[in-house]
Amino acid sequence: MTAKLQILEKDGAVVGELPQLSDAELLELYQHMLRIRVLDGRMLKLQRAGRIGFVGTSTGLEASLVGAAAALRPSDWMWSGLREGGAALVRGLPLSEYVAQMYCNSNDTAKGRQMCNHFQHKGSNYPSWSSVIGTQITHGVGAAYASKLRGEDVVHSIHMGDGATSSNGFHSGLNFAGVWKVPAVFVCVDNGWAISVCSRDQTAAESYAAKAEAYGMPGIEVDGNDVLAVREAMTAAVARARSGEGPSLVVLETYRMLGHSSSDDPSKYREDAEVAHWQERCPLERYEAFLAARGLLGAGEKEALEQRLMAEIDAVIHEQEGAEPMPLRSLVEDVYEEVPRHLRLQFNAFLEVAERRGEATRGDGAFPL
Ligand SMILES: Cc1ncc(C[n+]2csc(CCOP(=O)(O)OP(=O)(O)O)c2C)c(N)n1
Ligand SMILES: [Mg+2]
Repeated sequence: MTAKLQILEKDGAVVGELPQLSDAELLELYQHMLRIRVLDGRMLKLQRAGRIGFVGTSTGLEASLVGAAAALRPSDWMWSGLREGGAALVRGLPLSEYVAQMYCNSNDTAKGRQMCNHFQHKGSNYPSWSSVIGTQITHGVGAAYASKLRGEDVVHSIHMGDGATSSNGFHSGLNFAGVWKVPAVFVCVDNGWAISVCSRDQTAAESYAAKAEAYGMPGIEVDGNDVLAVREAMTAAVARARSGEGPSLVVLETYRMLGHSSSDDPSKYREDAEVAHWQERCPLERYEAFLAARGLLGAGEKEALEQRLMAEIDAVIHEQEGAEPMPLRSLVEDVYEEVPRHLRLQFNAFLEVAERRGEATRGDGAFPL
């Protein structure tokens, strides 16, 4: 294990080797990060206004999400932990599908059957999230092994939180991955907290990256609030996996700036001073300072971009708010080829109640029995 990889200091000064990226590429990373920040704020307001049910924010994690996504090819796979929706946007999840999933409406590709804020996108090899901590790790390793057996030129990027390192899936997943030398990169987003359990109390190991040694793979620590460092570390780990050398564990040290979710009040279990410490290390401000020093972000340009992003997001919100909900009938569809009699009976009884309450909508007709 080497020292934590860092390219930009918290004030944006360059302290490591800059990657060979064009100005347009550098700015693209920024636009993605800012879009995630603006979108997060907007979604939280919708939740507070009672228009959507639940939000798990990624404020503070923008560099980790964008830097990791930027290192993957479109044909690679991304297995999400609890906060990789923004990374999926970078890889092609349409904003309209993102917002539809927040509303769980009829445009939601999960057909409203997931909790909201649990994305999936077939087009960019992004399987549906599971809130059950750590399950994506073994699923991703199995899929990576399948890719290896089939001789596919793809890498599986398997994301998890610091809390997930205590799950059964972490041990079984990393163990099998090491033994089978699968083309995978494990990305541990150490954001300081697993709900109210502090990351320092999650393990007695000297670091999360140190755990890699036991599975026969390298463990790399990265400043997760430094988008260029994240991109660099991920690019190297992805290249290693692609060339058949096996998996790595990349640990991104970052911070969850807001609550665990819209249902949480973090002031109950953590100090304001800790949040202030990380506010000074804001991934966006750091990168903005770097871009400004290179003449790539002039006065007022951030605000103008923010306005454009807000307008784009608002237009999508209006569109999705107007979309039909999933028909109630879809509750019992898609499991059996034909809806069996016991479910038809249950649905018809349920429909009577929904009709009395005025909650039945178009397409909710009773089944003929
Ligand atoms: C198997 C399992 N145990 C417990 C929970 C309850 N739970 C939901 S999120 C969470 C903490 C996750 O923390 P971390 O992995 O660090 O991810 P983060 O929320 O910080 O992104 C827990 C314990 C769960 N969803 N699944
Ligand atoms: Mg965490």
